[in-house]
Order: sequence, then C-alpha cells, then structure tokens
Amino acid sequence: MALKILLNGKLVGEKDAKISVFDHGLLYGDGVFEGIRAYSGKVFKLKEHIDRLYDSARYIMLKIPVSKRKMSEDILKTLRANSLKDAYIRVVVTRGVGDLGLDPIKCPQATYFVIADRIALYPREFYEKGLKICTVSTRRNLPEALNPRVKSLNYLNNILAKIEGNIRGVPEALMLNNSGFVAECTGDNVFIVKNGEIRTPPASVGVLEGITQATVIELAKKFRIKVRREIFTRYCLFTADECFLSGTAAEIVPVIEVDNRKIADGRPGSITKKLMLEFRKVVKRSGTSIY
Ligand code: PXG
Repeated sequence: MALKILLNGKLVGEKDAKISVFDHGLLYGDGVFEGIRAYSGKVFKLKEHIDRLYDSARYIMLKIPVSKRKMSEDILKTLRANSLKDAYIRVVVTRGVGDLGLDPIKCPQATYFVIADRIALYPREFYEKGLKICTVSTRRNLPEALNPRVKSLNYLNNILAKIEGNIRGVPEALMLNNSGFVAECTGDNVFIVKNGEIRTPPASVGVLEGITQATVIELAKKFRIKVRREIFTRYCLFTADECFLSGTAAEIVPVIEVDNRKIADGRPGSITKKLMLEFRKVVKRSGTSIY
C-alpha cells in the first residue's frame, strides 16, 4: 500500500512526495535527520530524538520552520495516516531550495519531511548468534571538521566505512577516531564488558550520542552494573568479556568476533543478553502514545 508522507506540513501520497533538484539537502548533504522507532503504538524516546534533531540543526545554523511541539505532532500524524503501531520513522530537515552555489544564505526556506514505514527487522540470527565486525581504515570524522554528534545528511564518512565492511563480508564496520581510539560503527554505538563493568566511548571521542546508548546506560544502572564512559583502544575490545552494539534500528545486538578474533568464547555474553531482554520490555511499555 502506498505510504502517506508528510512534506512541509502536508500529507501527500508517496508518488507526490518530491523535492527539488535544487534542494541543498541533495546538492550538498546540507541538512539533518533522525531515525526513530515506534513499538506497540508508542513512539520510543520521542522527546530525546526531537531535542537531538533541533540541536543538530542549531549546530549547522539551520532554522527548522516549525516548533518542537508541531514537529512531534507531525510525526504522530504521519504514523496515524499510515495506521502504524510498529514503525521506523525518518525525519529529515534540509536547507531547502537554493541556487547551484553552496552558500546557505541563498536558501530562504528549509524543507522538512516525515516518512513512517514498517520496519525491516535485522535477521533473528544476528541477535541469537551475534555479529562479526571488523575495524576499517576509514576514520570517524574529526569533531573539529564535521562533529559526529551532529546527525547530518552527510553520511559519506559512514558509507565509506560501510563499503569497506561490505567488501570484508561483515554486517557492521567499526571506525576508530583519528587518534586510534575506538569510536563507533556506521550506524551503531559500541559497548564492551570487562569484569562485570560496561564501557562505551564518550561523545568527546567523536561519536554520535546514541539515544539507545543512553537507554542501555539507564538499564545498566537499574541492574547496578557499573558503566564507564571512557575512551579505549582495540586492546580492550580484543580482551573484552563481551561486546555489543546499540542503535535505533539494531536495538541491542551482540558482537562475537572483531577482526577475526573471537570475543571470549565467541558467544553472546550474559550481561548483553540481560540488557537485550530488558530493552525489549522497556520499549513496549514506555513512549508517546500515537492513538
Ligand atoms: N552512531 C551512528 C553514526 C548512527 O548513525 C547511532 C550511532 C545510534 O544512535 P541511536 O540514537 O539511534 O541509538 C546511529 C544511528 C539504519 C540507520 O538504517 C541507523 C542510524 C542512522 C541512520 C540509519 O540502520 N543510526
């Protein structure tokens, strides 16, 4: 069934959801976005996603044409228009239509749209058996260049890493920062467990501050598991007891091998499994009601 897309505040059919070839989102990757999920009729961490979207926009000095409240309502409206309860939501705000020069001053009006669709779940095997990942040579963007905390439309850094991962035959690729510290995967944050403690790189390493990452930290605290937001190298990964990734699309997914080295016994770890189970409960019971 054709989707209804919300484009600049109006619901339109999928075929009519078009933007100009002069939109700077397309010409220069000049814009920001969010990937959000709804579970059982509730949008998970809607406020956090909206806040991050507006912060990303502020960083690139892009004025989102609607208030946070209106944007939240637009998201719920799009979900209702498509009768969705479990969904993947993509919110995109671009610099809008300008000329062929890169100057954003020539773009008077931002473009925004919301797509809500059924989600394509990752294979069950990923969760049951765990993933093999590898470190790629593409380094994560320097925070002094394009800060990875910004969820910008310019994902070429991550796409280059993903291509390297594809070539190596793994479903996720791990990027280091320019100093060689573990940063994150192309669309997920990374965690390790050692001696019962959890570690994940802080934003200062140059990573996106994941909303799922923050949820994992909350859950770990509830279980009285110590979490350290500290920089670490691949040494810590290779010698970890457990490793897992977090992201809106992936949720929590175990990692069993990094760079052809098994993590511990090469099976998803017990803390990882405990967090996965709890995460699935939390997403079902919390969130902003759609209906
Ligand atoms: N790091 C990066 C670079 C991301 O893009 C995450 C971490 C996880 O953040 P959240 O807030 O979602 O926990 C992301 C977000 C996809 C897809 O289709 C995934 C993301 C972005 C765009 C597409 O898998 N992940």
